[in-house]
Amino acid sequence: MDGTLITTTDRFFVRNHGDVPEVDPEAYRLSVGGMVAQPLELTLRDLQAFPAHHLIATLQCAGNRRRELAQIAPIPNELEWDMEAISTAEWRGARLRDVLDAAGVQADAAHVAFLGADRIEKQGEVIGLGGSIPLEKALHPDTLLAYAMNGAPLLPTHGYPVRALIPGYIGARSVKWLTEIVVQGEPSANYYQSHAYRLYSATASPEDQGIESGVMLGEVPVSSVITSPEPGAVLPPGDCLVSGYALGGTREIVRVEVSPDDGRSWQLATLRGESLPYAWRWWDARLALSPGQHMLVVRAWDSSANTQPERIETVWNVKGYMNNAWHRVPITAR
Ligand SMILES: Nc1nc2c(c(=O)[nH]1)N[C@H]1C(S)=C(S)[C@@H](COP(=O)(O)O)O[C@H]1N2
Ligand SMILES: [Mo]
Repeated sequence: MDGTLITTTDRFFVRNHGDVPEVDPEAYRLSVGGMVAQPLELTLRDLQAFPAHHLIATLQCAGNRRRELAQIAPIPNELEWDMEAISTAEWRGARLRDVLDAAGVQADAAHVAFLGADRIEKQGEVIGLGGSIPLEKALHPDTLLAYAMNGAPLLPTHGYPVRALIPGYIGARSVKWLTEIVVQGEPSANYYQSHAYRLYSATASPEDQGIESGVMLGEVPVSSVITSPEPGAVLPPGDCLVSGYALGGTREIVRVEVSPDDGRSWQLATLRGESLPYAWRWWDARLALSPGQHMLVVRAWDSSANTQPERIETVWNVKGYMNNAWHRVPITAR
């Protein structure tokens, strides 16, 4: 949260649904099967023998900014993330596409499912975290089987020795401690794809609506956040520097606007650094603040001209995912 493009690995956010599994790199095998001509069983060395590809990508948990949603109505059994479930790293790995080409994907395949080596208790069973992405995304040249992060092998907490890295998608699809890839006709039946990480209608409980009625989450929507000043800050009147990040998922951030008065008037923010696909963009703006209370607000646009919903009430959902409402920060100038 300091305005730099890359988050150092020691400050990168961590989200593990179970304990970190210990994986022996010598014994490690990645199986590739399902609707393929030739199932594969790859060692870490096999994977590193594919051409290496690297890219900078932001990873964001679908539950980022859940705390604001929980203030509208309770969201039980979920982590109350503020705005910190997001970080950016340089990732290196093999292209998933190259591995799938080596296995030979069958013509009627439509999804690629991942499974992690963790052991999580869910609904009376012990499962690994799994999930899937559409075949088209799996074949995209920037979709990685990553073995390095910020120039070093992955740390155990971030998926050592290999994780999926699905840029522009919610964090949950970037499955860590990856041991199994299955090419299939349907999305993954794993709990984390079929039950969790779905967007339910706010009008009824998932049980009443049917679990399947939740919208499966994939691409992250355009969002932006004020990281400075912090809520409740007391600042001298006059010139105030407001800064934060904006994220466009698979699309570029093209505009950020900031308001000193809860959205009555707006001012363009300056976008810093270069525009990189999949990476957050830091921005700042100077606002002239009169003495008194102010509600600072930020909103962003992506290259498809999508922008953010105005009110948090309209994005509330029972699991607290995908909060991309205008971000508001109350402050006082005195
Ligand atoms: N195997 C496995 N992969 C996983 C998870 C997990 O619990 N187990 N958590 C997911 C979630 S919910 C997120 S947001 C990201 C977080 O990645 P990070 O811990 O490297 O930041 O990893 C994803 N991959
Ligand atoms: Mo997540």
